[in-house]
Amino acid sequence: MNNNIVEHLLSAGKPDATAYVDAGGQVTYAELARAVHAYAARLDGSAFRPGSNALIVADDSIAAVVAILGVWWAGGVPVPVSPMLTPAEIEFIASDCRATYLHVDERADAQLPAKGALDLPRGRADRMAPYDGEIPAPAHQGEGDVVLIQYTSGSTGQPKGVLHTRGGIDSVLSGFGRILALSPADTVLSTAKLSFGYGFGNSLLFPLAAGARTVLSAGPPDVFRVAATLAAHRPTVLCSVPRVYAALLERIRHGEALALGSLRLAVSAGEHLPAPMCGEFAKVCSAPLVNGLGATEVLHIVVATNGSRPGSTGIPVPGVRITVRDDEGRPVPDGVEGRLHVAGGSVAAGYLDRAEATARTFADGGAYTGDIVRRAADGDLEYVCRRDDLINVGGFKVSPFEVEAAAREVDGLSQVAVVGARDATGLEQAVAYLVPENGVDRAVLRQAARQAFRDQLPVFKRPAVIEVVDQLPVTSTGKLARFKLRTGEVE
Ligand code: 3SK
Repeated sequence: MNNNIVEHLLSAGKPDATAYVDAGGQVTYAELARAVHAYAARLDGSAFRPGSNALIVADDSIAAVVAILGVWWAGGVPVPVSPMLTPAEIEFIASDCRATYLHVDERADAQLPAKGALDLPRGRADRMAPYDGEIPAPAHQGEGDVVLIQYTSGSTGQPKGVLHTRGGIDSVLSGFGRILALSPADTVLSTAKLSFGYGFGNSLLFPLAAGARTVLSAGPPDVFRVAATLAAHRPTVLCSVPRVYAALLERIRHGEALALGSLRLAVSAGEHLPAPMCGEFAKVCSAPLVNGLGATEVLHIVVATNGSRPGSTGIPVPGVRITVRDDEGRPVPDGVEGRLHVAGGSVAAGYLDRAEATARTFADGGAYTGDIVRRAADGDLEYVCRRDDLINVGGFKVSPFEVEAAAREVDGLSQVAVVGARDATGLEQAVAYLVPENGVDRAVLRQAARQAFRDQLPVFKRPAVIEVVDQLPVTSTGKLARFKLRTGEVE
């Protein structure tokens, strides 16, 4: 093992091979290494101290990668954060992790006031400028050292910093990395951003360790941008989320020809992938759509469909041990639903300064991801729902995904989400939020959904309320914000 993670990551790329492409151009592996050394050298001469936390508030770009690798080279701990968070949220994280240094891209710099926890030495994209001074020696990083902090919002409460070790990173490289099986011939495109655990692995860890080429795309990962990037850069591996695959499939359904021909592999993670989408994707693309389940607490994807039954959530990736457990932490028999428990090298060291939450989540020799699953006799896992998404209707536990699947049968429906919300008496009920396709009459859609629920679901699982809305709220990482729906925060 190389002492410094950057030495390890940059050892696979051929010096003159392209490492990254972004809107501003591209860099080879040799140019990337030089930029990283220069960034680290400038850090060395600043107020930054090795071992301290560096907040990196930046959209995806080569400069953001240089900052992360430069901080690593200098022995700091990068804390990547989405520039889509509000200044107050970013200030909270800066203060929570006691950041001593702030890297911001131009947009974030303009928006973040230099006050309170954000009154820090700031690095910017211009740190890619040439440097002709002495390059500092790479800092030593031991297997158990915390080298990365990723913030997770969970569904309630303040964001928590997840502490990842150097050994954890090596474990995901030999875990899900083996399923990706990237080589220098690959070009990777991830719609999930570097500031999200899924995107950090997709656009930084896996491709660098394989010497591959990565396309970084700034801005919201809307379907138009993704379609244009596919056509312009012809990636061989696409890592995205079900919502984007659904939007791509809808465009294909409407007769558009999308440039999917270069793909050898497509990965979906971040939220539950409805089973029919796998089949539909297989009809329009010769690349398999692998469904993955991951969590920030275990660094990346730990369960993946690699040749598993369609509709299953998959089997553990190499090096990961999965058990399904009850509320007391006891393993449950196959076929019985319970909490997904993950053990293996990629399990994080805990949450920063959150002893109680750490004890709850990082328990029984691994971590609970917060997912409820069932294991079939053949070992395949079936996703049931998030633990906190279960709707409790008069003591009956209802999976929102089952109700959503019933709604998806309805013509004219674009999106659906079902959540538990309190009624006027404070009791929990299932509420279905429906987004119509363009031009579809709302009353007709509502009636058709009501009929589909009647036809397909037992009485206790049918939503008590059906709302037709213009759009569903999403989090800064593009996931459906179920917690906003629960409190009625919709337009
Ligand atoms: O789904 C997630 O939340 C996730 C988080 C970190 C890394 C990978 C994934 C899929």
